[in-house]
Amino acid sequence: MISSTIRSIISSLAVVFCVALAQGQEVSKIEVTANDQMKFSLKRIEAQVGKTLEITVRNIGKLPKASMAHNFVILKPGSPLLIIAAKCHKAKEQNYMATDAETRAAVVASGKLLGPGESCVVRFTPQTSGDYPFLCTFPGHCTEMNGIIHVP
Ligand SMILES: [Cu+2]
Repeated sequence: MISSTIRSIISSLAVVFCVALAQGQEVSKIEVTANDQMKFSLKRIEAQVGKTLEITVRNIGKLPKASMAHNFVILKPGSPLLIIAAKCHKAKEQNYMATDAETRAAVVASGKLLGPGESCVVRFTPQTSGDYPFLCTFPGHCTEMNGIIHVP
């Protein structure tokens, strides 16, 4: 009697554990392209709390990296996008990713600076709901190359 109760508790715990495991492994994959006209192919992306979003970022342009490169930087909701962008513009030696405390605190995920034909994968698992701004930090790009990852 007792042992069967224990067995049923253990088996229901196992089910809960497996469901949790399956949820943790859930990944949604999307692709975002960036081009020579300073445009991302998406301005708005949907994501879910606790679910990993795997974004393949592809630079489909042809212009040389020195004059037209792109990256994909995701910020916490409410981050000062223009201030972060201005700091990154000055960080040429760091591939336009500033390393000061404010920027590091604001950035939740980012990918490398992409020249023509290059791509990278940016993984992001939102922990709270909100509108997460994303941008390209190459100088002069953020006013065109920005958008929102909406997490309801
Ligand atoms: Cu760009």
